[in-house]
Amino acid sequence: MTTALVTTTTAISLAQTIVSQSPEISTSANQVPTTLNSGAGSIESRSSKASSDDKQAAPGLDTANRSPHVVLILADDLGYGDIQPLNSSSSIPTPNFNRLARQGLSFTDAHTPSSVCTPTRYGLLTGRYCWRTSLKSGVLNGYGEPLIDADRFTLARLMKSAGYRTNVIGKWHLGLGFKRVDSEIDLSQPLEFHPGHVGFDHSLVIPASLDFPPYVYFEDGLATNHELEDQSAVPFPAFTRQGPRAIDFEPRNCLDHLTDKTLEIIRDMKNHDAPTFIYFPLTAPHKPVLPNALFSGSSEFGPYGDFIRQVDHTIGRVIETLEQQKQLDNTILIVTSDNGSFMKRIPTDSTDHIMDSSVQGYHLENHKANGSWRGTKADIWEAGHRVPFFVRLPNKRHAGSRITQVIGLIDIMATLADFLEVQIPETTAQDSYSFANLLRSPNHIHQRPPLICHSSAGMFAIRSGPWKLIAGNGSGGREQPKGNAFEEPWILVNLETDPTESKNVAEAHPEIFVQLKSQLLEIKGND
Ligand SMILES: [Ca+2]
Repeated sequence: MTTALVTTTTAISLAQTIVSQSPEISTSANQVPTTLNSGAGSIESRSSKASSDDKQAAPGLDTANRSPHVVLILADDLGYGDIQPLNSSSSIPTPNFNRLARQGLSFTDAHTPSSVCTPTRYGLLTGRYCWRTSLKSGVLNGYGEPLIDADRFTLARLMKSAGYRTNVIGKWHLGLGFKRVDSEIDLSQPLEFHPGHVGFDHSLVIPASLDFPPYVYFEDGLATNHELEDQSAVPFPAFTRQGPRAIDFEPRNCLDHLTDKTLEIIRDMKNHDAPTFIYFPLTAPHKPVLPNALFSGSSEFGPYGDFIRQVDHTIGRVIETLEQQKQLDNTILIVTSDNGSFMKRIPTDSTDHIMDSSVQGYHLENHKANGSWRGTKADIWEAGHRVPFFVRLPNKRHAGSRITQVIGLIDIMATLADFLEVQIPETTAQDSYSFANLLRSPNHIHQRPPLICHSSAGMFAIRSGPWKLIAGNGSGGREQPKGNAFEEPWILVNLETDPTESKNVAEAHPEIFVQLKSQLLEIKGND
């Protein structure tokens, strides 16, 4: 097959379909709800209220005439327990994450807005919960229609308004505008919608997760190669769906290729007056689990353990290249993940991933991909959405700080706006709240308005202080019982006293239950 035409009728029908994942928290500034008490201090507004002293201490802004570069790395399905700074019992070496934690700020209570890929990315790039869009559950596939409206104010547009050159290199998974003729998609034609339409000056992306066709790179809206052949389906761990693949697209090389392209942009930073923004959404350790030759067999924890080492190495390559280019201390580096790991904890009397790499689970004593948190990817339980989150500031400011206060990935937009002193237009990014004061002063009391998390099946949870109310009666994802959204009994837990979410205390704390329920419904509104 050497045609750019995707003739499968399923391509079209899939494009209209929200994929239900296979084994695999605001309000506007004018509507800040009251929070349940979790400490002293008043509720944060959209922009942190920095004192004049704090403003003077803003890293990066006071050391150069221009703003620092910003590199935002979003791993795909990297679990809280996959890396040693957050899981000291892990035997999978992660020296680069360890360095990141030593030189930066580690957040231990950071949450994705969703426990699956597409909705988290929507929230990250818009500051708006994805469930406010037409996508109420699941994710898009590789042919999904664009989810971000072309006129929406995005993180990329925010950075452009602050004078940045904006780049995205990696996994898009927010829908591309393929040229369609009757029942066919013509990959040789320019995309009718791509990251360039929402504020990115430069883009090199694959359409969705690395297990979704079409397996094609698109650079600035054009396929880099549209001569296609058929990729056959492959079982886990190299899990790949059948579909068209460009003849030079090699899934095992994808992460390294995207990293190479990111490093090219870093090496080019010094050639421009304007600062550089790079959004680098990785393809790993999401399936297909395909560690490269350097790491294959290196971890003693199967292909997944090897792949975690490669993800760590990827972070290291970015840090080292910034350092070689003498840009590391003029860069804000953010590293996080879009949801928890798909690797489950399985009973010790069953076969685990080390014994048989086709198993998507580990024995507790071998590896806790999601740390001690309950559940797995896609769940409303903590393992679904509590993720690694690190910020390395210029000149290693606040190196080694560990922050236990609640933040969300959805807050990155308001935080960067606050930090860079640029405005977000009113009525946009309404779910994003700045935590810039924590970057200025890690001991600051940051009392965010209640945060909403959402599961793959559309289950809501609201988090305020130590309290978490799940608006449903199960995981809303993969762990049994899955339950149903909004079906009773709803589950109230206190994460301070019950971090594994083992006890529903709704009856013991009716006043908290009522208040959180009211706040959830107010934030949700009619969306
Ligand atoms: Ca993901």
